[in-house]
Amino acid sequence: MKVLLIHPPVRVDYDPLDIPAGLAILSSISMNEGHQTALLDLNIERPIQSWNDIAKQIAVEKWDLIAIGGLSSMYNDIKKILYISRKLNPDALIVCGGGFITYMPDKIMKFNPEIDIAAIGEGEETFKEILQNFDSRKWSSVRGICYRENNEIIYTPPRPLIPDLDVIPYPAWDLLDMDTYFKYSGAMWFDGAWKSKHRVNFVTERGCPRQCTFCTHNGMNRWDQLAMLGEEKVKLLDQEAGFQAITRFFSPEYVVNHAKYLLEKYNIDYICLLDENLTSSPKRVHELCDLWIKEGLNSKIKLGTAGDAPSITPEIVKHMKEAGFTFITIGGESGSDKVLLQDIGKGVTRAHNQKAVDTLKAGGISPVMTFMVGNPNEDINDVLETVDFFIQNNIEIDPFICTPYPGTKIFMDNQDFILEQYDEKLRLLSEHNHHNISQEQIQIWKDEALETFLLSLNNATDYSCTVSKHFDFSELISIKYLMHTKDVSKLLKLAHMRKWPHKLKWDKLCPVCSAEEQLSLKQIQPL
Ligand code: B12
Ligand code: SF4
Repeated sequence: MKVLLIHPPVRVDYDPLDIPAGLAILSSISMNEGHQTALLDLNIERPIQSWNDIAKQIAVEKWDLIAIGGLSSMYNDIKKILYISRKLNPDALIVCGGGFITYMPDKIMKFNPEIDIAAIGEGEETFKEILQNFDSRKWSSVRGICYRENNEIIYTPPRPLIPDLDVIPYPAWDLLDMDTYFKYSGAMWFDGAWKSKHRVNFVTERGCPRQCTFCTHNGMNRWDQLAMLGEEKVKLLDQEAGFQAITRFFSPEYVVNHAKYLLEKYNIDYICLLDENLTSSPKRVHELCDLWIKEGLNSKIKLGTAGDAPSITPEIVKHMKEAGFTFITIGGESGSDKVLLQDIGKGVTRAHNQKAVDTLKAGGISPVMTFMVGNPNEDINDVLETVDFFIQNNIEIDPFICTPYPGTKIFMDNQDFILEQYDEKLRLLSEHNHHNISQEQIQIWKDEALETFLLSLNNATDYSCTVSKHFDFSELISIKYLMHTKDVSKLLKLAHMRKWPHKLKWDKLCPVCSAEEQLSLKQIQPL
């Protein structure tokens, strides 16, 4: 049969840096099953093609099965792709998977009647079985999906995580336009990577041991399984297939063989290991580095990856440096211990972050840090602590605004608050008692607000909503800007304008306090 996989555009305000690894693996599976397979990568061009051109490309064949996957932030474009795909292929089976649908498959199917099947979480086994059951349409035997039957959306029993990742085929590299990706090799502006001519990115780990409240793992680790299914069901999966692991890794042998294959095929000079948290398992890092060096790859391919602060030790850094790592990204998130401990839930403190930066610098690997603003309990003093961290370390950072992506703890904990930001009626209803409005009507408004929220995630290039208890959305946008420019003075002025008390320790940097002092007008008692 004819199978088309479609990768939506992503982060369109920047060059395309990453191949669509998930869909490329599913393409390999489709080919291994003997199907004529095409992968339409809508992210490869800048600017993105017009919808007219995209429709023309989809129209080159009549497809039997169309598979679409992506992150929550791609929902806006996925909706358009679904519309075009269905118009052009009224009889095709349309299957969706990935982060955008994993955490609320029934709602997304309700919003998009074009979708026949939603695959929840890890896709390899599920997709293979969907292909195998295409003729019989016996969906009830395919675990880990939602499908339609008699106008109802049916959930099948959950699917255990794949215990041994080494059974997964390589992505279908031949279906990807690697020459175009290589043109953007140097567009990754991290130490070492920007010099590369033939960079590839791939993932050698699924899941992460930490439990940050703003993060999810596309349904692919124990924390996600627990949040989606509850403890009882996860225990049953454990009994059936072994412990549903928090983190799973491809073996060092698999990773090294994959790298050698790409070296031979494309003469690659850089690999960005897009693991969620590679350093969190020091034993595995040492094993990987040992084999990498033993096979002589350290002189041929440089590496970059992501890690977490507590696991950055001088020993790890030394070994990673020897293996050829040039940068490690670390989610610093905040300079305030209050936010790190109360809101983020990573189990990391400012001291951990500082030690990691110092250790990486001393060991000759470049630290790349990301930060956020707008966590629920973060106030202006916490914001100032983060800017202080930027200043102390002389780093340039444009913080992300904390966004409650579906599936995350901050999304679950703040659902009503999020929806109220998209429908004033819901906000007013939360403040007043309106007994004359039915629960059914409220549910309709909530569903509409949910979809508006999903659409507003708009490629993560637009700002959407907030979970902050202290700042409204427009305030957060100015705070983000002032953090980026490290403008402590304007942040403190804003604090006075908004009557946000700031701590005594910032007085000497505060233009308002200083003026009040000079004019003997100081009234507000500092915290
Ligand atoms: C590379 C990457 C990116 C790339 C783009 C990826 C791409 N081309 O699609 C870039 C750098 C642009 C990016 C940006 C962001 N990302 Co990102 N990214 C990743 C990363 C590191 C690797 C993705 C990957 O290749 N995974 C490996 C493949 C095998 O997994 P997969 O894609 O999930 O596919 C599997 C399943 O999901 C499923 N599946 C997927 N599609 C389909 C389709 C069908 C039909 C089926 C059946 C199954 C299926 O089967 C696949 C195989 O098991 C992951 C973390 C990670 N290590 O996974 C985060 C991750 C996906 N990103 C995430 C986030 C939050 C973001 C940002 C929103 C961050 C931000 N605040 O800006 C932005 C959004 C960008 C935007 N503008 O929309 C989250 C997920 C969010 C979500 N639930 O959607 C992740 C999990 C990181 C995290 N731990 O929080 N990201
Ligand atoms: S350390 Fe990174 S990947 Fe792990 S849970 Fe936190 S944000 Fe997610």
